[in-house]
Amino acid sequence: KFHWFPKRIADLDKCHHLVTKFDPDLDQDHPGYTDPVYRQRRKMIGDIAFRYRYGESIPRLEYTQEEVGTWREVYSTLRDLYATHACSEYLEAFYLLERHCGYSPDSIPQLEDVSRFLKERTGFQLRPVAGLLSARDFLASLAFRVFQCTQYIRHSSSPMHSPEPDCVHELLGHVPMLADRIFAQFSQNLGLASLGASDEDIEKLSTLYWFTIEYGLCKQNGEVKAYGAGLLSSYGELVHSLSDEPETREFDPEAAAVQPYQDQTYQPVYFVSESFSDAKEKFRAYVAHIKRPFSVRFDPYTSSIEVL
Ligand code: H2B
Ligand code: FE
Repeated sequence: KFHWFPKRIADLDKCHHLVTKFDPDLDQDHPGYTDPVYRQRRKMIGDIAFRYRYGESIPRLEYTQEEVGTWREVYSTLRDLYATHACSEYLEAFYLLERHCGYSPDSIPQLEDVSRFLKERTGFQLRPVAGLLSARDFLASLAFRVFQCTQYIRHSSSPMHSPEPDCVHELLGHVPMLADRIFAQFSQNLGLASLGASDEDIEKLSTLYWFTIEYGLCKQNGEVKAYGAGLLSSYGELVHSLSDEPETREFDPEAAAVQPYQDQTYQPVYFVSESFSDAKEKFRAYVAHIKRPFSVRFDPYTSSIEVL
């Protein structure tokens, strides 16, 4: 007896359960809560995701001047920090995205173009999602090398911060890292470990996700750099994470899986990996202890899961 999980990539059409925690219609602290025009627009963009079915191309969006203005402000501010704060894998992909995928301060990249780019690099692809997804659904899609990606942008009154994921977070935080082969494999492994897992194990895997994919640091040539998407899409926290304020610990999946975390303000603790290969190997050893009455294998020819 275990939780249902997607076996074929098209089953991800059923993995769309949202968490309403930071929704602008319900969260009074959301910067868009008192702006009906913003909420209407976000709903319209969310509906694109609800209508989307696997295999379709992702509808292109014409962003408004105001939306592009928000993008420009964050993009230009963050770009200046990347050279000194981002890990080399991030930088390499970021410059490729600028050269080949329309990344620039002047327009918001289209998800369909970004998805094609990633598919060529690591086999990852995007599908649109209407907001913050349940951890179970979100992790399950990673098992298929699918990244569920929001398409709306944060409120213009708060360009440097968004309580919920938005396209700035996805495109500047997650996408460049998903273009790295080892990071992509690590992400998929996290997804595979989540399939059919108990609620308790999903909680641990989410916490691991939090301290690696969202807020991970790594060592490079004797220096500490950022690879987590939550850092690379937030000017304030990116600076904070590499300052001497927070505590840093060597990455250990056992410890990271149960470390309490912050989703309202900056993290007090970060985990530092030696390298992505090192993180991947440590994670492999950790996952071996998770009890499931079956094992799973991804068949890349059919993009489906074999249950063994
Ligand atoms: N949903 C969306 N849309 N984007 C995310 O980055 C995300 C999510 N992260 N749901 C998940 C939850 C993460 O916090 C983990 C797996 O709990
Ligand atoms: Fe994220």
